[in-house]
Amino acid sequence: MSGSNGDFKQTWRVIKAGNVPKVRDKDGPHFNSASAKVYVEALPDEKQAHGPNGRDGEKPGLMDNGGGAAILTYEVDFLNAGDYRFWVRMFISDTESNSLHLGINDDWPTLGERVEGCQRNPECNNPNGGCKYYKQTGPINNAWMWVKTRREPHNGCFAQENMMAMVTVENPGVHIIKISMREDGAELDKFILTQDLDYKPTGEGPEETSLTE
Ligand SMILES: [Ca+2]
Ligand SMILES: [Ca+2]
Ligand SMILES: [Ca+2]
Repeated sequence: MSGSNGDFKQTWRVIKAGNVPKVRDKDGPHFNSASAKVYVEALPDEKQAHGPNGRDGEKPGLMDNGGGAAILTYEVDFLNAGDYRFWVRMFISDTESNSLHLGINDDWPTLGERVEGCQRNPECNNPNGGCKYYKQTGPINNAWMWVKTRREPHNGCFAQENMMAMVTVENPGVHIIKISMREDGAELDKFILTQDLDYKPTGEGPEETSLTE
């Protein structure tokens, strides 16, 4: 399940009833509200606050490069080539555990970097700058939510629709979708890849599909 892990001890752990690892996890498990009562989480959750040493990449619980730590892999059979919007259902209870990276095959493309829970900022009405149109989700969420947004390299969340999480499939057939740790403590229930840019999942989202269907 996990690949090369660099200097990180975090791995994606399967969390379900009777299978809760006894490692540091500030917000505890959330399998009861996961869509199939099971999910994965990058643990231990060492980085729980934006501390004085919190420059990107220096904390043991933050890997800013796609594929740099704790990689999940999924075989996905794509019927069509083209761009696919990525949606991921994450449980978000703090700003230091709400991001991941998306990759395909051996690539960690720009539009898969720093997928992070962001929400509309009601105090800002200008998506083109001057204020934070989206802001990072935080303790007020404390729930599973569908995320398509991405974080800018050093500040805030992208507002532009064409900067949302996406992978490009070069040709139909089976490809390897990868998810790697950015912030530890990230909890992942389900992801969706869709060519319909207007699609917006709600609730637990669609039923899981397997490679053989
Ligand atoms: Ca947790
Ligand atoms: Ca974050
Ligand atoms: Ca964390």
